[in-house]
Amino acid sequence: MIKNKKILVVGAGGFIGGHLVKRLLENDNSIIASDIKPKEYWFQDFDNAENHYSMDMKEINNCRKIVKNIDYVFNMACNMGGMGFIENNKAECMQSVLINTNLLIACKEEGIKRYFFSSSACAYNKSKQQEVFIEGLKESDAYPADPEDGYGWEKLFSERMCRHFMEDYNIEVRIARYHNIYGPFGTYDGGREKAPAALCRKVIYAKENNENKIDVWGDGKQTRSFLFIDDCIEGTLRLFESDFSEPVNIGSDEQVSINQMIDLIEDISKIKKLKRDYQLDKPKGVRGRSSNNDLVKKVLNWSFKIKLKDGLKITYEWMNSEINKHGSNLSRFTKS
Ligand code: GDC
Repeated sequence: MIKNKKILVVGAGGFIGGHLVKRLLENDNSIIASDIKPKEYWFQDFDNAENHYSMDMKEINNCRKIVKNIDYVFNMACNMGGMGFIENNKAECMQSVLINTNLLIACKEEGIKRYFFSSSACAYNKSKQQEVFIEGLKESDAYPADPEDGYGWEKLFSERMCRHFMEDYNIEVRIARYHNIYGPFGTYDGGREKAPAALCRKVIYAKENNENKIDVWGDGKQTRSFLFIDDCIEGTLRLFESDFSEPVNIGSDEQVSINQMIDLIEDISKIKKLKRDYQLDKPKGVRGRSSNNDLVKKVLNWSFKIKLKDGLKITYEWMNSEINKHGSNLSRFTKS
């Protein structure tokens, strides 16, 4: 794994960015960490990194200021959230194109050797995700282009921007398409939370308040695959060190319906079976999605390890202790 390098992590105050900084510090790298969020909203904040709070990388001058004497850059920054956020904030999501573009320009000017871009399964063509159980999405399924509106278009466009900076200016790029990453230190309330955290939260509240039902968006039959954060970081670092510059899935191929995931969370919580109030008018996204991991196995000789039930248990326990600390107040991770 990368050692003794000077690495810029943009979006370091976010969920994946925070876990990445932790791991890179453990490997004796020197970390410059930046995020648009003020200090109090960083998910994780390490004293032994050089932290830049409230720094907006949509401003090219901020990019130019911070991309100095750096070996590698990880762009983990974008305005994002679960379906509830991305379906209702498309213009906001698309503006993240400025972060990637300005960072790439600054990297070109400074002669940065290698650049990582965090893309998403939302880049895949929607027409391939209309059935409940689908074959896992192969990297080639992003084209012909018809990604998720707003957020997905930004990711697909920015992937291409990376590719052309590599072709034209020799910046080595690495691009991961993440498939619904979850785990401790993630958003679980406030509107940006994704399904694993939202449903753990609902079960925890039902248990604490002796309620017998939870709200579920959609009919519960829609499917996804979810990747635990530790696997995400491992896959990201392996990809970064590989010589593969095309987009690669970093995801799980353990495809489950939302109903099956709720079953797992109920088992973890030891609550009796809850009634599910299906809300068909809420944001649902694609009908079925999973990751095909043939390419990642081939180019990285690696695939995810942590089963959904094990990752959910760790996530549930972390959230339970957070909710006990903060009560019914919004968590400290809810700022954009
Ligand atoms: O939000 P998400 O995890 O995003 O939703 C998955 C499915 O779970 C949706 O069909 C949603 O309707 C359903 N769902 C049921 N109840 C709830 O309470 C709930 N909250 C939420 N949030 N969902 C619920 C995500 C993007 C990410 C990222 C990943 C990449 O899409 O939002 O930004 O790009 O994809 O895989 P999802 O999986 O559709």
